[in-house]
Amino acid sequence: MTEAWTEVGGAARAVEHLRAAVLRRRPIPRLTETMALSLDQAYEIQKRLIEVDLAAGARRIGYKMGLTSPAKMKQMNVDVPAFGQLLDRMLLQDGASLRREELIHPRVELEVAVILGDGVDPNRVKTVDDVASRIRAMAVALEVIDSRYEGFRFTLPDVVADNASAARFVLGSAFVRPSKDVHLWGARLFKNGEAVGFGTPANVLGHPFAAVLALARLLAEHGFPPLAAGDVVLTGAIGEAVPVEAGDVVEGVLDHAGSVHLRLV
Ligand code: OOG
Ligand code: MG
Repeated sequence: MTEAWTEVGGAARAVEHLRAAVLRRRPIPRLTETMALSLDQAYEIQKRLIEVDLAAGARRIGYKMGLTSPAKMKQMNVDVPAFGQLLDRMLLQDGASLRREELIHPRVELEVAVILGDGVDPNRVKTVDDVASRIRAMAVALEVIDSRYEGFRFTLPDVVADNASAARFVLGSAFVRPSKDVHLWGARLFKNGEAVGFGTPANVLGHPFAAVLALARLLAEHGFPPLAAGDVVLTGAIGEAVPVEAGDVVEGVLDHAGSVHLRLV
């Protein structure tokens, strides 16, 4: 049975369930199994979820776009991009060790990260060129996603409420100048020295800067503050996410931007 959203405490209960999943490292059933959720309501839950962290002293340092490539859309059976919020405590140093037991069922993705040098107002920034002029630097990134839902399965409103499965991320140590050619650079993902993914950032909505544009529009549409100078944006996985376990070493490589490493322990 699905409950009406208007029923008292719907959003608060959703936030409680999602937080409990993180704290106990135990997945929960999808919210939409017991709750009818619109996309707007899902973003409202995400907002409240993150407000708890912010109230506890966390800082939002940017955003992630997800489900921006055909590989990811197919893998997750969701065909509309979604965004999540990045907090300072999610950022790991290049080469860091991450304890597997901190997470439920982690997967790693290879992405292009951008650091903005300027705000992105979707009323004025309309093209990939416009976005390029607002980027201070780019880096190759690994994103560790960890859906709070059983079986890593969800609908679009579920994954939106769950902050787009955000868990951790690592930026490569080489920050490079923005290049409009980045969509043509070769990208490769290795697990324990074996190639497990390759492609180009053109997989991401045609160009990773187009993902920044899509993010700016989604933020406005759902009543979030606009992108600002200093924000980090993960533009979305270039290929499929790869499950990882303790003992695994992951490396991401992007032409002209070096590499990025993470070890699961
Ligand atoms: C949702 C997050 C997807 C990406 O880069 O596509 C994502 C998920 O697949 O759990 O971060
Ligand atoms: Mg991602």
